[in-house]
Amino acid sequence: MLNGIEGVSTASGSVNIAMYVVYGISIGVFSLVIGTMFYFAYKYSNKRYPRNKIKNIEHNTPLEVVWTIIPLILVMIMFYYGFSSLKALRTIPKNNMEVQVTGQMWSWKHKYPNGKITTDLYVPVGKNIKLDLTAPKNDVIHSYYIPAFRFKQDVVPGYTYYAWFNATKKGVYDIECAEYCGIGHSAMLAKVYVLSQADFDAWYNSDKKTPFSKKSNSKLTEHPGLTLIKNNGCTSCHSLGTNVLVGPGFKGIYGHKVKVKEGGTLKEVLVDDAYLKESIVEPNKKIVDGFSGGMMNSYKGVLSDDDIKVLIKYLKSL
Ligand SMILES: [Cu+2]
Repeated sequence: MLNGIEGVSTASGSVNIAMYVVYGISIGVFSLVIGTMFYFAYKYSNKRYPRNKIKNIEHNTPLEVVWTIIPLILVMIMFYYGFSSLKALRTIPKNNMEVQVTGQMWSWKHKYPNGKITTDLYVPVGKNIKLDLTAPKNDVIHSYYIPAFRFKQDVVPGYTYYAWFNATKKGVYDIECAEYCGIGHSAMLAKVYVLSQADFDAWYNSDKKTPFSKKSNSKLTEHPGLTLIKNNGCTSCHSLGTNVLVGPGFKGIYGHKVKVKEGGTLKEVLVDDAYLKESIVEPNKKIVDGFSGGMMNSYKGVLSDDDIKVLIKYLKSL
């Protein structure tokens, strides 16, 4: 969780400085105001300074000039550091790898120049990565936030935004959604894996979905279908039990008949391999009665046919 708290991108240094400058000035001003308040409360208490001694001071030009000039200088200092860190975040280096990011209720999708698609982000260390961020038009506002890289970018549906980073340290860092986007918001989490160039290339030029083979994964005892469900954010909307979240729960659905709406007509279908696959690839074709359509985006390309088979095998076991 606190991985990369020190800031592990080339731009994070200037953001840190801006934060410390603003923080330092705030502490200074706070101490001065509160300190003076206590001092005056003591000095001019009724006991030490009787009411008949109170004078009405109407004007003090030197004092007014001082309390205008000093705050102006402080604000300009904050502006300088704020602006230079903003510039570092907004000036995108020409030499970069471009990754398309889509934010949808409630997961992130990363598409690489060679067509690979992942839910977590995998990047080589020390390389400029440009992100083109968007959300589908029927979705809601999300905000792509990597605290360790000190940047955050709002994503309004239908528009494309950009951000960039150059990670300076190998490791695993959090990607969060920083815009309250509905019931699955708190589960809209992903990871960015900063790999060595060699590890990244080996994965990027292979046909593997992620750089980590199942064996090196510590979750050996976990059903691979469950791993897929967790890694693709399915549990944000579907419980593994019978609880209804945004969509139906997964438990016991396989082999049962369910009422669905297809193009406005209500019909009964059997939950089998073909129906489940269709629901993953074309989630809005048949909507289970009582639920609303347009809530789920297609996992076509995100999950391979083999992934879907494994996933369905797991659903059968529930
Ligand atoms: Cu979100």
